[in-house]
Amino acid sequence: MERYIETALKATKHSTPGQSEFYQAVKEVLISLEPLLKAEPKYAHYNIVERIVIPDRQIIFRVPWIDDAGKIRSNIGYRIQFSNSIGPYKGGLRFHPSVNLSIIKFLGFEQIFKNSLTGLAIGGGKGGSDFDPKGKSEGEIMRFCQSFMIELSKYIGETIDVPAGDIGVGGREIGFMFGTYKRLTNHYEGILTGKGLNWGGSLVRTEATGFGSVYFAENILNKRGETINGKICTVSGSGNVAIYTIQKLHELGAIPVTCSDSKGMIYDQNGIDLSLLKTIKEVNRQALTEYIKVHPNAKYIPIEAYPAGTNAVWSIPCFAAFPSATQNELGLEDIKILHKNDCQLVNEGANMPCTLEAIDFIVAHGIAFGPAKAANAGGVATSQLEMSQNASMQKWTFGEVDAKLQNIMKHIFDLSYDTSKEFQQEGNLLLGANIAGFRKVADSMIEQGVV
Ligand code: NDP
Ligand code: 2IT
Repeated sequence: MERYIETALKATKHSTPGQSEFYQAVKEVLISLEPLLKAEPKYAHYNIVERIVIPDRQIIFRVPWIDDAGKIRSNIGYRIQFSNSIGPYKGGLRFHPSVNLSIIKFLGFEQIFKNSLTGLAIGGGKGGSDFDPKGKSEGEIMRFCQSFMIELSKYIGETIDVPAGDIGVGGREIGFMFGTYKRLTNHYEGILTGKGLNWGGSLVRTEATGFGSVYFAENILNKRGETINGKICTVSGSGNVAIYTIQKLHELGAIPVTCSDSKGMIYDQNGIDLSLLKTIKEVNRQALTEYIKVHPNAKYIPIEAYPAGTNAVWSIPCFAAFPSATQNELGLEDIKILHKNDCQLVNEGANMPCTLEAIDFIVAHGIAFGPAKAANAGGVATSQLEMSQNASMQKWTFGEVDAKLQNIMKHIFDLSYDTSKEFQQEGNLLLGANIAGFRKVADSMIEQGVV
């Protein structure tokens, strides 16, 4: 069976040359499927692995827009509709200069299994653009979003494909895109999630990924007879996921001492000042250098000063690390330092933040691990709760949505844990999550025939 996986990986490498992030995501999943594929020959018989690594369709388009100087600019837009075996395509949109087909495909591939794990009826997709929102005026961002939606609107719908936010796409961008969709179609529909609370959004969606990540970590720790209360935690990033991870850590009595952005990191021994962080990032959209102007005793390390090949966030001793910025931000050298400093848990808030080498080290050294597909699924799960409220024309309270989110995170933990046990690797949540997420989608594909 190892040979079967090797063949599938070789085929992927051949058919998607140069797509290193996509290949990395596929490799991580396929390797952990080995015990399942051994136990259940039907998946090989029906060629599920070969089929599941090919998206249903890949939509790539030009996004022309006019900058403030009146010049026509253009970017590349993507929507990868990966799998709708268990529900309409669902997944975020990323606007970042690093975006390319490989990045969007890795995110779309992971989304299939993440969405499956939530227990909700949502398929996997992802989209975005290499547009860089940094340094752009609000007018430029609006015109870009309008142009992006003019093309995207042809392919989405509340029972077809429902995008949401990701890096560089938050409430403001979702608003501009929703407004454009409405003008184009005259339909008031839940075609996007992460909408504003006045026009169809759900309470808790803003907080959901960060809150969910900490709820997941609590499930891991509770199983080991521990809690996060009183523990020093490190967090990377200072965007949506990082901010609400830090908030929930504070609420549960932990001490989050770091955050970071693309220019550097903050280490504040007293615990990150959440309201200042929100003002800097959510209101003023500034760099983290602003933080030390208010808290001169905190330490700021610019990215140029990070030791080569490492992310300085992970040099700070902690009980638990929450990588919550971007892919491959925690490598082998970083995990060695974390381990040396007696870190007990790595919980992935971002998508694929740990390299394959770092994950191998984590598993080999028995460090507790919350894999991204499970740990950060609270965001998309709450997106589905938004879709449910839109479809039934209901509005749930903050407490109701938060309680549902907590139940979903517990369900994902239990399912991943029980599945790891079923395959004699009790506590290996990466294996458990990948197998459980895959199995539901694969069985659906078999039941649906030649799809
Ligand atoms: P945001 O755009 O809100 O924040 C991203 C943060 O990461 C910013 O602090 C940004 O710094 C930093 N960052 C981004 N790219 C890089 C990079 N190449 N190098 C260093 N720092 C970087 O995005 P989110 O918080 O929404 O997303 C963070 C991660 O969580 C991503 O991996 C995303 O896919 C994942 N995720 C998001 C969900 C959501 O609901 N939003 C759900 C599940 C996962 P700067 O401000 O300087 O750009
Ligand atoms: O990676 C993710 O799960 C997200 N960016 C959220 C997707 C969603 O549809 O809410």
